[in-house]
Order: sequence, then structure tokens, then C-alpha cells
Amino acid sequence: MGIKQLARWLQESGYTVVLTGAGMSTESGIPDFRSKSGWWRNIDPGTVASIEALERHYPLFHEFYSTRIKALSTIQPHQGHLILADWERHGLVRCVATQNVDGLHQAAGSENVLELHGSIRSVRCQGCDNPALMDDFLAKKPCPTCGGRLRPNVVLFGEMLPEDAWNEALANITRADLVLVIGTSLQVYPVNQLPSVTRGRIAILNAEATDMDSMFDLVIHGKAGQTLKSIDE
Ligand code: BV8
Repeated sequence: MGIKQLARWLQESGYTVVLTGAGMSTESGIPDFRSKSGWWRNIDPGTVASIEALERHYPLFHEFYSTRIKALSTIQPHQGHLILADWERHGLVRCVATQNVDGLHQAAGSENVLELHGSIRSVRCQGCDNPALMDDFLAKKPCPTCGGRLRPNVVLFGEMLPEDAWNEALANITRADLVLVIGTSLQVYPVNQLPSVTRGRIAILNAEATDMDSMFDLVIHGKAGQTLKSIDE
């Protein structure tokens, strides 16, 4: 029932926005964070994905991010990413606002992608903010300009979100007829506030229940790729 209803809402909606999280990338082989097989199963996010980690535990910070960056060379978008890109081309989806930093939506062909938590595909110097070479970051070299520490262009815990992406996501979701949330536990602020600002319908497609399920008009528990394929058929 849920899948048929979502397919109908997608057709009826004149303005659909998709909001994704790490669960959108697990079928491409990238672990998520908080489910049983996620990154945080035995790493405290504060010790690796925070400003404090960057400043006080650089070896751990560097290992966490360089591991994920190197893994990207073997990672491909899955059918779910490709379907969302196809829906954008057919006018069914206006934009994808994502918490993911892996670039898989863009690799699948989605054009209007808002990276709310930045990207691990580029790096900069924490000291002088200059863009830096990925090879220098992976080789743990200091910034060639100021000698500062290099870091990926992700939003670490405690950092502000990129203003343009945040404002654009807010504007799109506010005016949407349908917001489809896919593969996120909705535990990270302020992105977890976005679904509630829409005036339209909100649906969530997630492998397991979240603390926010009760606020949704439609809840589908299932795998992103498989479920999107069933809707697309
Ligand atoms: C900010 C770096 C001010 C990038 C990340 C106390 C209480 C409340 C809030 C706070 C607090 N103390 C501090 C805060 C704020 C803090 C926060 O929210 N902390 C939480 C965790 C307590 N937030 C911040 O610091 C943010 N900045 O607040 O600045 C501000 C104020 C207003 C406006 C603007 C700014 C910065 C947050 C960004 C942190 N960066 N990572 C990286 O390395 O990737 S967070 C990290 O979590 C990732 O970015 C990730 O994307 C994000 C969210 O996680 P999810 O994507 O939801 O992943 P998760 O594993 O949790 O869930 C995946 C789900 O998918 C699971 O449910 C699973 O079942 C499901 N799934 C798995 N496979 C599939 C599937 N579903 C379907 N199909 C599948 N195949």
C-alpha cells in the first residue's frame, strides 16, 4: 500500500524534494553511521568528525577521513541514485538535499544536489582556508601556503552548515508539495528539522524506524534502492 501511495503522491506532486542520508549510500557499499553496521558502532563521532578531533586528535581524524576518501575510488551509485536522477530529468523531483558527502547523487546524474554536510571529494587548509591538493591531504602534508592542517570540505560537528545549501534546501522544502526523506535516522541537527517546515506531504523511506516516524504522512520501512525500483516500475 505504501509504495503505491507514494507512487501516486509523486505523480500528483508539482514540486517534490528528496532529502537523503547515509542509508542512501549503503547499497553502494558505504557504511552508514548509526545502524548496527555503521561507522559509529565503535567510534565516537565526536572523536573523529568534530572540530575538536581536527584540532586535538589529528592522526585519528586523518585516518577516518582518508579511509573514506580512498574507498570512494571503488564506489559506484546504485539503482536508487540512478532512479532519483531519472526522476529529476522527467520533472518528478526538483532537487536532492543530502547529508551525504560521497558525491554519489551527482555521479548518478542528479544535477540539483544540495550538499548540506559538504563533500569529502575536496580538501582545504584549516589555517588559511586555501583549497589544497587531495594528494597532499592523503600524504598528511601540511598546507604549502601556511603550514596549517589540511581537512576535507565536510561540515564537522560544531561547524555551521554551508549557508547557500542550507537556505536553498529550506526554500525548496518550504514550498514543496511532497518531501521524500530517504535513508536517514534524522538524529543530526539542524537537518532533522527540515521535514517539519514543509507545507506539503512528508514521506520517509528508511530501513528501520526513526524517532521522527510519527510526524510523517507516510512511512515505508525498506531498502532505498529496491523500494525506489518498485516505485519506478
Ligand atoms: C550545527 C561530517 C549550528 C561529515 C557529520 C545536542 C542535542 C542536539 C543537537 C546537538 C547537541 N549537541 C550538538 C548538537 C548539534 C550537532 C548535532 O546534531 N549533534 C547530534 C548528533 C546530537 N549538529 C552540528 O554540530 C551541526 N552544526 O548545528 O551548527 C547551526 C545551527 C542552525 C543552523 C545551522 C547550523 C553539524 C552537523 C553535521 C555533522 N557532520 N558528519 C561526514 O563525515 O560525513 S554528521 C553525520 O551524520 C553525517 O554527515 C551523516 O550524514 C549525518 C546524519 O546521519 P544519517 O545520514 O542520518 O546516517 P545514520 O547512520 O544516522 O542513519 C542512516 C539510516 O539509514 C539508518 O536509520 C539506517 O537504518 C538507514 N539505512 C541504512 N541502509 C539503508 C537505510 N535505509 C534505506 N535503505 C538502505 N539501504
